[in-house]
Amino acid sequence: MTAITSPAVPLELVDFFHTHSCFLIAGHKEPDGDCIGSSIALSLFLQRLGKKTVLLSAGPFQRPEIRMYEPLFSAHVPAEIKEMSAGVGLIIVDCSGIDRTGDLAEQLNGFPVIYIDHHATNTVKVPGSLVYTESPSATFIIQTIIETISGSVTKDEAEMLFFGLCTDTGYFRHLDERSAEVFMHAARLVQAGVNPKYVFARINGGKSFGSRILLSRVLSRMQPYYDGKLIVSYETLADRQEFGIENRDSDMAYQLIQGIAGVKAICVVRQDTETHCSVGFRSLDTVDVSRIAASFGGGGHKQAAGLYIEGRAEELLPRFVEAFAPQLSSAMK
Ligand SMILES: [Mn+2]
Repeated sequence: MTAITSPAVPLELVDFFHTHSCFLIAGHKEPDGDCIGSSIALSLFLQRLGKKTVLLSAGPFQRPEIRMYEPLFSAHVPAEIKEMSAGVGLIIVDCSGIDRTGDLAEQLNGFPVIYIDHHATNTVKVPGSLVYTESPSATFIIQTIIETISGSVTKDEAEMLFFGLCTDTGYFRHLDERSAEVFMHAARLVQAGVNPKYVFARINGGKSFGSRILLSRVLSRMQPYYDGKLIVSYETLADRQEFGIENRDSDMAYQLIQGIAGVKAICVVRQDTETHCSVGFRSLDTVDVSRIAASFGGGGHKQAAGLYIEGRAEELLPRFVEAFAPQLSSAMK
């Protein structure tokens, strides 16, 4: 098992920082804490280097823990930037391709670009990019870049880096024995002034009463397949109308289902509109859910992936169950 290491920062990346005076920083649509933490930490660092930065996100800022950062982000490239295109560099963070930036994508074409990412589905080969798919979060890579260039992180940068790392690792729960370097990175963030207890409370506290009722419904609809190795559940359109998206606590639902003995993978289908569903996949250890999501047009990581798809939950669920057969049916394993 290869340990997770600090990735080498390409010289072209450092050059990219030095040769531009202004940076557009954009992450994936439907941003999460890693996407937002990466964008803001990188922006703070570039400002420390005397650069101008513009934070971009197509939104929506649905997750309660990131809502406070929405005012820092713009959904459009400002007109004055479009005009001054010389000297403007684009940095795509925590995002496997320009198309994943959502409605921003069209406006971003034409700018010189680099990618800083950790998604397994990222196959870009752009010089100066740093794509390290073993990294537990994009912030881990951003921290490596900041420390390589300047020696240390500031407290404000550290806050955002720790927030992103905790989001993508489920507060360190998803890390395995290859992760010593990740904890060393985290230790330096605490040294820089981060309060881990406060970050935990910010990510996991503040949930509404309704969110627990919705959670109970998702749990009550669980169905086991492949001798309990796969658990599926769903949210109905009525749930959506009653509780709204802001009462979803998907991470907690996955956490509780993962605690069931013998579970290797989870699929939760949410009927978002009459015609479309959002789908979340999670796995423990061996099952690669990014392959399953990709086969339906989605994306993500080996152990966490998702997609947005046309269809009704009751029709889609059997197809997703079927897609797990190569990885879970006892004939194969
Ligand atoms: Mn991420």
